[in-house]
Formats: sequence, C-alpha cells, structure tokens
Amino acid sequence: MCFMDRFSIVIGDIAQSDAECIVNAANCSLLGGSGVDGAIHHAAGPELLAECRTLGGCETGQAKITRGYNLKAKYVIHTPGPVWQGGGAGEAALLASCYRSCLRLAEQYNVASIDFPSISTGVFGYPLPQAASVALHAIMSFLNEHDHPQYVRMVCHSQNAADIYRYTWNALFADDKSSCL
Ligand code: AR6
Repeated sequence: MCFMDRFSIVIGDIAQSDAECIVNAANCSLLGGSGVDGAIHHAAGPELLAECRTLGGCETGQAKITRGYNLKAKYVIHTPGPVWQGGGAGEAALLASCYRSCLRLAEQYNVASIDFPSISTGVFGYPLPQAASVALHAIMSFLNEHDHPQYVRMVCHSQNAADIYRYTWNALFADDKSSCL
C-alpha cells in the first residue's frame, strides 16, 4: 500500500473517535482545559484526569500517553502545542515536534490507528493554513519512513478546517501520489 493511502482527513468530534488512539491538544499541566482537551476529558471520565495527575506535566512539543478509560480509544496521547506568537518564536518546529512525538509513541505502543486534532489552532491561536502545512509535512514524512501506526486521520471540527487541510494536502502532495506505490 502506498503510504499516502494510510492518511485521511475527516470532519468530526475526536472524543467520539473509533481509532485505537486519539491525540489530545493539551497544555503543559496535562490537567485539562477547554476545546479538544475538555471534550476528551468529559467523554473519558474522571479516571483520565487521575492518571494525568501522575504524569508531572509535559513540555511543549513533547507527548505522554495514558489509557482511554470511557472513550472508544484504548489510548490518549497528550501533547501541548505551541502558543502562536507571530511565527518567530520557533512555533513551527515545536508544532512539528508534537506530531512526531505522538507518532513515535503510537509506534512504540504498536497502535494500528491514530486520530489527530488540529493542534494549536484553537485557544493557542496558530493560523490554520500554516498549521496545516506543518502538520501534514510531519505526518506524511513519518508515514513514508515508518510502517506503524498503519492509519492516521486528521479530525477537523468544521467544514472550513477540513477544506483548508484538504487544499493544503493537495498543494503539497497530490503531484507525488501518481508515482506512489
Ligand atoms: N474534535 C475535534 N476538533 C476539535 C474539537 C473536537 N471535539 N474541539 C475543538 N476542536 P483547541 P489548542 C478543534 O483549542 O489550540 C485547551 O484549553 C478546534 O476548532 O482544542 O491546541 C488546552 O487545555 C481547533 O481547530 O487546542 C490548552 O490549554 C483545534 O481543535 C489549549 O486549549 C484545536 O483547538 C490548547 O489549545
């Protein structure tokens, strides 16, 4: 299978995902918040927060894994994305590091399928088109070099976000697809 066929962009609520593992757009405390973080903790139940309290927080661009509790997902990988400060504070490298750190952990845990939200593009203010480019470069290059996780989805919360991700994917990768085996 071409590595490009292992990736897709969907619209939905990541807390309801049927993937084996979902990613949480967290903050460095790992103790919850709004947006994706709130939806995941709400659906997972209080045991998720109890496990998060044992983790000692997480640095921006890194990732930590927990069980999924009441979620359909077996695992949650929590990653604090960068706060957008205009683009000159290393945000792109940190955001790419979030995606790579999550994918490396998923590979270590032998995860078959993982769903990502659009990290940093809500409360943390990262502009969607720039974030999409960073996210897609990081995900597609990991898939090209690794057999696991087998399937990766980007779960967008709105039609507008999905349109931006699809437009960006096509601009970056559509030309390569015809030669991909
Ligand atoms: N499913 C999928 N995507 C969603 C969902 C959902 N249920 N809810 C929102 N989005 P955000 P961040 C989209 O703010 O920018 C929290 O308080 C949303 O439209 O969840 O990384 C944490 O505790 C946006 O495009 O994450 C941190 O303090 C994207 O997910 C901080 O917010 C990310 O929005 C993290 O901010």
